[in-house]
Amino acid sequence: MLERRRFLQHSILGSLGILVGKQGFSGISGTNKVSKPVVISTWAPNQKANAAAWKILAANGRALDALEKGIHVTEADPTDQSVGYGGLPDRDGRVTVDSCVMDEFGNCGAVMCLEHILHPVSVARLVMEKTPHVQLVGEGALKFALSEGFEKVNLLTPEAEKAWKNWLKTSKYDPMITVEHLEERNRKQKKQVPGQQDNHDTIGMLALDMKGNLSGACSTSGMAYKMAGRVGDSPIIGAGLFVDNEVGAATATGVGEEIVRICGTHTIVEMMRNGLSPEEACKKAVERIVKRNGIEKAKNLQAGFIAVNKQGEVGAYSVIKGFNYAVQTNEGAYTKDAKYLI
Ligand code: SD4
Repeated sequence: MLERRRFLQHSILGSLGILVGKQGFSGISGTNKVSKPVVISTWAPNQKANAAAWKILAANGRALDALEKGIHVTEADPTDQSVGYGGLPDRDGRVTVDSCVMDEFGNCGAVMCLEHILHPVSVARLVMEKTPHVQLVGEGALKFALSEGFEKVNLLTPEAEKAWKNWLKTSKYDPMITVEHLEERNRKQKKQVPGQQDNHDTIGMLALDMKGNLSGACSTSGMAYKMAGRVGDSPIIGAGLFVDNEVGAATATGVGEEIVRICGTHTIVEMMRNGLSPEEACKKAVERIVKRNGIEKAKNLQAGFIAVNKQGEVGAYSVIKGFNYAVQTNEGAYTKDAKYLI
């Protein structure tokens, strides 16, 4: 309780610019030690994206620059069927991508339902940096990207097209994800030879740089075989991504509709502001999803969150078993299975 009160006091003083000098920020765990830099991504295979981001973070680069480079790795990976090139299309066979970024100043930018662009995260960044807006969608987002010199590419790989044609035979849309599905997928991933990956979902990435600044980014091709024009949580600030440089950052993966309904990542950052650890805060968001849906329905519904606080402490939580994440710090790189609620 005392620690919590001290934390709140420090946050308030800090936000008023009153807390200065050697003492620094005394955080949630009550220590002055800040572990930085740190980068964390949804899903273990995104360790390779962390490695790209780490090169920039370790050279005292800016968190946002590191995240953009990291996310490029996954966006360009044809074997990732949930992000960018190689992503599974909507039910009309079109690959549409969603992405957003948020920096240490609270600036943000997003693109939604964007087609033909290999690196939507970079377009989202330019929406933030070069336009008076936060979000561009569809045709307008594409027009902006082309005006900024991005090339038009075909994101539909032969493998994704084949999977879509196969899906057309039943045309059954089922965004529910079962534990068995996730276990099977994780088993396949373990069998992969290094450098090859199986399908592994949306990338949400958070970083704390050496200067102690936080940023976040997210990129996805969304739910496979979604309705044309469908947008999930991933490019929505406060749902798929939220950063508050005084407190922490969070990002999400899973059934976007559920994450939007609880403003998942904003909720998590607010919980951390109130003194919860990243893991505890992620758990609270998961609890809201489960409460809203009921346990029986939630058993077939995956949503996973990761978070980092201003001290560089990381945490994660998911609705059901099967979610994992990748972290890189000065101590090294590791992947971890998230705790889950049901
Ligand atoms: C969406 N949250 O579009 C994304 C999908 C996802 O792992 O995360 N898949 O709803």
